[in-house]
Amino acid sequence: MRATVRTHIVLSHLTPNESITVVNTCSGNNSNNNTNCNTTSCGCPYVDSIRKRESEHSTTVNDRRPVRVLITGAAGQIAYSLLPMVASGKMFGPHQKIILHLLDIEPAKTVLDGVVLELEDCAFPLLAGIVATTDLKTAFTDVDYALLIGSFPRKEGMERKELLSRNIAIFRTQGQALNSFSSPSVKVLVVGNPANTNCLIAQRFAPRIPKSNFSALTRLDANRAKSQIASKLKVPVDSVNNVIIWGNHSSTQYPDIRYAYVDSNSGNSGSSHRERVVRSVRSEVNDDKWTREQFVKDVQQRGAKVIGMRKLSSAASAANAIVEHMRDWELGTEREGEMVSMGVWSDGSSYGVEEGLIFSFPVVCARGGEQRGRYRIVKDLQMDEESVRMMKATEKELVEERNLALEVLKASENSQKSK
Ligand code: NAX
Repeated sequence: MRATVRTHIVLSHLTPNESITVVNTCSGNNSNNNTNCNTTSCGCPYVDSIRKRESEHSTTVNDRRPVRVLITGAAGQIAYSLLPMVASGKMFGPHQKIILHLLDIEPAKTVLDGVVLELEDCAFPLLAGIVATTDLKTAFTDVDYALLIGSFPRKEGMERKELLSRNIAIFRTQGQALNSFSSPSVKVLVVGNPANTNCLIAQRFAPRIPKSNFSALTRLDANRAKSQIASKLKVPVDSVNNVIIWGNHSSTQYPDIRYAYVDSNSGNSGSSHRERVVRSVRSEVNDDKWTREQFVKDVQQRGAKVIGMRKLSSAASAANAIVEHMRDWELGTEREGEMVSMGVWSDGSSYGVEEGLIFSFPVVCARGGEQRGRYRIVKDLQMDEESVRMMKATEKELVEERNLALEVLKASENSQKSK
């Protein structure tokens, strides 16, 4: 279906197979002082300049208190890419000072100290302090954000259950530390794998912190999917919106393009376009076989492909995804109605996903106002038969991981009791 709409309202999403031409009534340039332009996401320079000025005038670097950002696995390779981004303001903006709390384990202490030297040598203006430690209490005390990256890596020949037990031990103690020492409003992002289940464990041991403050990273998967689509359609990657990752950060995840669209105004095509064309990705791709058999598999297997070639897992792209996840969560999604993917607590009321799992859903993060810093799951998307099948497969894996984790926890509690 193709329709022409003369509007200023930005579409939150198209229905599958729909393409819409939006004739943008905004002048698209600042020179005529178009004060009727009241959208915040049309991409015109006038609006952009308002947003810029608002953020500059409302607070300056000096009148905000520095926020404390904990990064675990701080001597590792993801952290090495991530730290300069956080300390230079890419995560929380150019007006927010940061105190970094860096945690790693004792064998990595010297490497961690070396990382600190490098951070000092960057002389980042926003970096108000560094707490580098191997002590859990010191690391978790008063932190506003906790990026839990460090985890136990899978070793050759290691059983899934053993990997899970090692990580349960880590995320249980870190959950307890969040509960005891961190700010009660701390926002937590779990990256270390298996990320969804590690997140579930940390959350379970931090009852003082709202469940909605815990999340697991699936933004890297979403970015991988976006990039595949941009390359298939030969459009700028930034013009691809609303690709969704459902479920687990694993090879059962369901990358879904049914609600994705290409927006001629949101990519590198420039903001001076008077006519804005919004096209459904699905109808542009027009090849469900490719989507089902190649695209989905490529996204699911992308991490393994990187490991195969680099002999190390994704690090720069993971760091970039962490920045985008936290920035959108805290400051709001960039475009009105834009959906991003986050692994979050399922309360049982969305798409029939079992309550209590950490499941990747499409979410919208509030921009400003009382809801700032909060996300909401987008609930009204239609699911077709294939999507239900894919969702069930990834949910089943998460249920199995959770059950295994609970079994391991119970066994360890029993063995502690019998000592
Ligand atoms: P590295 O092995 O380079 O670094 C991990 C660091 O964590 C090491 O310095 C290690 O000493 C530290 N560490 C281990 N146990 C710790 C503990 N209990 N407390 C604090 N620090 C601890 O791994 P890296 O490449 O940085 O990857 C980290 C994790 O991210 C891995 O589990 C990896 O599988 C996972 N990933 C998750 C992704 C996602 O999208 N959710 C994508 C990238 C990555 O694969």
